[in-house]
Amino acid sequence: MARQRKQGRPSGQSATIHDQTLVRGNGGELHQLAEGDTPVLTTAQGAPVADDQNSLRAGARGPALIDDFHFREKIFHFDHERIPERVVHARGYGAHGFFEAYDVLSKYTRADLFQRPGERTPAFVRFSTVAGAKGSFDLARDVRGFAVKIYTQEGNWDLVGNNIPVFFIQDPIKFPDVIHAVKPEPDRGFPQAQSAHDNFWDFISLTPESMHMIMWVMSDRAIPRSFRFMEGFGVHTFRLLDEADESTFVKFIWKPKLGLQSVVWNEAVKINGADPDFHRRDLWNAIQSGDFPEWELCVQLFDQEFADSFDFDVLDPTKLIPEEIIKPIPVGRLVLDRMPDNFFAETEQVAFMTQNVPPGIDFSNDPLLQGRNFSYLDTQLKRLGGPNFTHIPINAPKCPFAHFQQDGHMAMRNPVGRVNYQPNSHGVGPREDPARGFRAFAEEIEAPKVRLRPESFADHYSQARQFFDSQTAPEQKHIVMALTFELAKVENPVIRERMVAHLLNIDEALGATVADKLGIKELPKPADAAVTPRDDLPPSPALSIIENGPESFAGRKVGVLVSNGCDDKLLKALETALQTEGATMELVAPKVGGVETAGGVSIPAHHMIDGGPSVLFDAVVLLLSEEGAERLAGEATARDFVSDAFQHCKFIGFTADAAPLLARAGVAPDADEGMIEFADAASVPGFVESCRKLRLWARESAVKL
Ligand code: HDD
Repeated sequence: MARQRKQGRPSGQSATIHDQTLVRGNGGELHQLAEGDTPVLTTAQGAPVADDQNSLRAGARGPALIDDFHFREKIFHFDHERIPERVVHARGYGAHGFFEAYDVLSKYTRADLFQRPGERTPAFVRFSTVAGAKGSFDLARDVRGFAVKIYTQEGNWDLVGNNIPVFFIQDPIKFPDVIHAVKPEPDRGFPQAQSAHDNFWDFISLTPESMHMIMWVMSDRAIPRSFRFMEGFGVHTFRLLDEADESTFVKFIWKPKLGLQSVVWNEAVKINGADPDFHRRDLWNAIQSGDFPEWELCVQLFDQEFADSFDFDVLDPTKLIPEEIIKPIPVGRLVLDRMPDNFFAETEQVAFMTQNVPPGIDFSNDPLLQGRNFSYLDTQLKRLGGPNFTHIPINAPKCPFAHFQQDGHMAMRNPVGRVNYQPNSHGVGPREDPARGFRAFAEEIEAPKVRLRPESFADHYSQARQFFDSQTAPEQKHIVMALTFELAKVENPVIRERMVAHLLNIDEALGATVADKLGIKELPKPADAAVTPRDDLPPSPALSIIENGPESFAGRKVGVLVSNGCDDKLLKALETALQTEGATMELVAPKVGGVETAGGVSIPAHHMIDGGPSVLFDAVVLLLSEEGAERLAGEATARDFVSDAFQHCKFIGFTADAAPLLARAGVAPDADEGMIEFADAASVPGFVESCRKLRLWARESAVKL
């Protein structure tokens, strides 16, 4: 019988595996291999492997043999690669960085990280969506998680926040219900990563305390342009404790240095198709190119007297304290400057827990926070498989630590020696330290055991109304459109009407407009309200995204549609102007191989036109030869590139040669001030300056988005 040739390894070549230059020693340490050395592939037990291309068989065409331990181990390990995804916030993306305090905050807190201005404390941040599965798309209309782990010298501090300062529910016992309601419906397993379905709106419409949060979730806050352009909120009231254990209440806010920015819904829908990883890619690209995103940590500080006099209960997580009433004070900055080496090891295995606070920071009695403090520890056990998840490097403290916890699944560090308890008569091992250790605020409590919602939590509409009143006209319109879109997906008309009844309590015109757009013929009665909604809360400009946009175009990206014969000088001028601004550009061309400019220079493109729609950019430029414009005018993707950019209110720079494409896309070159014609290279800086506004919202009513 002829000898069978082995599959996979070309004959005559040695059994190289890959070009990895690190290999593990016996103690798990990594050794750098000399150049040219190829490590030998081993099993997880360390046995060198002779053949990784063919499993062991009885004869070339016979059955597999059970003594193939290498095959068994390899497949066994593969079969167990997945851990349960997070029950909420499954889709996320993390990065490393540092926190740096501006001033000594000892007046308010003894927390070590606030004592030495300028000292860098390592940090890890994970951004996420809430409802979608791990593999869902980035631009879901959803709350974004903003979870920060700061590895302080006195233990890890996890500030597990969102990009929205309030929450759906007041009592943690309702958390499984709100999450069940928003997740795919259990019988059919859809819709994925969407709140636009009956179950969600059924629960919401029966839960008036969610109305304030609903206004936020239906606003553009729920479709951010980038993680880099979002605020983060600790949501709850916490306490700061000084050396004498005196307490100051605090709310934490992260403010992005690059200002706030969101996309519009029509854009979000298209981004999800064009690049489902849009937010991940954006963070990856920014950090890899050295454009490190930065946030300021701000604190709203207040005392018991303020808490007692404020219109709402500071323990109610469905309420915020307007920034105009208590101004957030910047106390430090967070910079993200390094991507994880491995997504699974770090981003997937990171375990955030609200109960991780260092001495000097303490909880308030916000019931939701108290419930969270139970849930987060519990969930890590399920997800990471055992009690030793703090042994995983991403979760381990970076300060000295010592305790007598031992054993359990995957124990990597056990106490050494004979003594694993205290007190002990050997005088060994760590002991507690009342002076340095964590001390809770000694609040006096004498109360009956009850299941009661405080009356001070009963006003569900006033702040929802204040939020709506604080939005600019385009933002209010987006809320109307979002509510209409979502409720139009609800099949049961009773739920739609019940929601309209709530909206009427928030803003009569809002309720009436949504009802009209849904085709509800007769307006329902406003929902019963335990407390009459107030109409005397002044608008808070801090709540608007448009009012808090950037002052520059830094960190943003222009998509330049180019064709053969495009103008070299203009291209160069654009590149220089954007670089000076701190912005970037990417070239979109009929072929990804690129184009030849009028000056005969070959330049590669970043995207082929089909893969680089204008929704991926903050502004666009059409840099075409007349012939190029004629040709692209015949292509639907090129026409969409232009008409979408126009529809999404983006600034569009173009040369006179682009006329045929503009005409076929239905966009007049002089439609409005957002259409900027380049007479020559001198007009380019003016274009970049206009782009600082990000969008020409005045156009929106004309295009009837
Ligand atoms: Fe939560 C994850 C934020 C209420 C229970 N939550 C989780 C994450 C964020 C938040 C950002 C993802 C962390 C990561 O990236 O790994 N959650 C919030 C905020 C809330 C909130 C801002 C309200 C103010 N959460 C909340 C309640 C409960 C939970 C009321 C339960 C009673 N949350 C969890 C959890 C998760 C979680 C089940 C899932 C994965 C995890 O914890 O580690 O325990």
